[in-house]
Amino acid sequence: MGEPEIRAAVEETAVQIAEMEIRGAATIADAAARALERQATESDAEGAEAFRREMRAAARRLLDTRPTAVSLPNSLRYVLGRMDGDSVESLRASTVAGAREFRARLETAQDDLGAIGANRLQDGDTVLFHCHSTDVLSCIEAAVERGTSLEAIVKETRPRKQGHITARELRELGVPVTLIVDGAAGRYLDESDHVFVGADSVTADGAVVNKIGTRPLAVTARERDTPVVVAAQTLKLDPTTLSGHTVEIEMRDEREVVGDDERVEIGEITVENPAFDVTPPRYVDAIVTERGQFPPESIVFLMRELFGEQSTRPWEDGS
Ligand code: RUB
Repeated sequence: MGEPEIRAAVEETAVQIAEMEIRGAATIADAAARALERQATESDAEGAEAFRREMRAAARRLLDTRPTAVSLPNSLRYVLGRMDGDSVESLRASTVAGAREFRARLETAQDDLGAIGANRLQDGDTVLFHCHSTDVLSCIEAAVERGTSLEAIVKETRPRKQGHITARELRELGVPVTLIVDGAAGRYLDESDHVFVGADSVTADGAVVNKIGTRPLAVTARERDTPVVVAAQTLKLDPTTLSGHTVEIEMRDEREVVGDDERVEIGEITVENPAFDVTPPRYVDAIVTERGQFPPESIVFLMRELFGEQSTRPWEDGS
């Protein structure tokens, strides 16, 4: 029995995720579901078991790209969990239907979350942003559509400057933006009514894993009594943390931090580039999901309701 054939569409998606051409937890989840759909559609596996093996191998290839955003394994869990049947045709049809259903739910969840998050925002509020989160922007879009007038302070978000994407998208929504370097956040918190951030993973104890720099921002915001709101669809809840697993923090290439020439100029040093950090629940005022707003400490009850105590690994052979 040879290696299962992974279709080019899956390989391309995996490379794009690893290289951050596709990035952000919800966008990664959407792309992974789309890639599994392509694998199912294009597969020429002969026999049901060969098809299942291919789908599992494709899911493992996608999973191997970036370790931190739980939306990726949750997307694979959803789609593979819907794969059902005893012929290639029935397996193909159920997988494609599962992938489409997942992507449709993702869009609805983000709209529902946005409507809830918008309730926190009052006319004339200033919001401070970190990173680029489509869940956060959904809250702002919903508020703007209701006629709420907002102003934005946007952190640059080194090293990849996702703040620039946030700044552009806020401008497109008609929100006036002030861009600041990351180190200036403390000063501008005094002028901010809220901090809004996204999440790559939320753990069972209510800790929030998000773009590096979220934690110091949240700690400083707490010191100044500026509420910290995390916009995170339930897709960001990590079921493995219910049984004590921890979230792996991705370490990325040092060249994102310092160029080759600069490095030579500085001399022999170590450069580290963690992509995410963990904000403890005590610094978070609310986690806004499509199921409502939760104090971080109570998110575990929602997790149990959604996932039970078990987390599945349907991409493993023999599962
Ligand atoms: C993106 C990031 C975002 C979350 C949430 O990191 O930390 O805040 O993924 O985004 P990266 P969304 O750019 O390294 O992928 O709300 O769009 O899911």
